[in-house]
Amino acid sequence: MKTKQTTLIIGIIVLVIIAAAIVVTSGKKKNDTMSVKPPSSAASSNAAVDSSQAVATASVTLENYAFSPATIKVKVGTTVNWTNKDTVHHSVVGDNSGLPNGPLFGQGETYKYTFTKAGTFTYHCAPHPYMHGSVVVTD
Ligand SMILES: [Cu+2]
Repeated sequence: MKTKQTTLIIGIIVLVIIAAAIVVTSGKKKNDTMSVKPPSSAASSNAAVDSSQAVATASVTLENYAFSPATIKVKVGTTVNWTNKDTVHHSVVGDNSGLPNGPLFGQGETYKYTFTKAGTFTYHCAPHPYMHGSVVVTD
């Protein structure tokens, strides 16, 4: 009787150890999956950047006396198109950042500039100096 009980108890202990091992292993797998996810999402965002690099254009809208989006990130070689949706004229003028002083352009018109160097190019609108934007260009 005692031997059978001992065998049963040992059996239960072994099962508990196996169950614990499975839980630990599956827990590790979950952790591995979680640690893998950020790089894969980063890779997919890189893929998104790569696709924008292939298109090599980015768009900024001038509306309600503001640049939208105010900050954009692009790759070297990207042409940024600023389109004016306001009824007044706006411009894209570099804050001594390497971005040239663009001309005034009116409603429905687009000003284009191709970024050939990496860096952060801040700019404003000449008639409305409170309008600010920046283009972050990376290699
Ligand atoms: Cu303006």
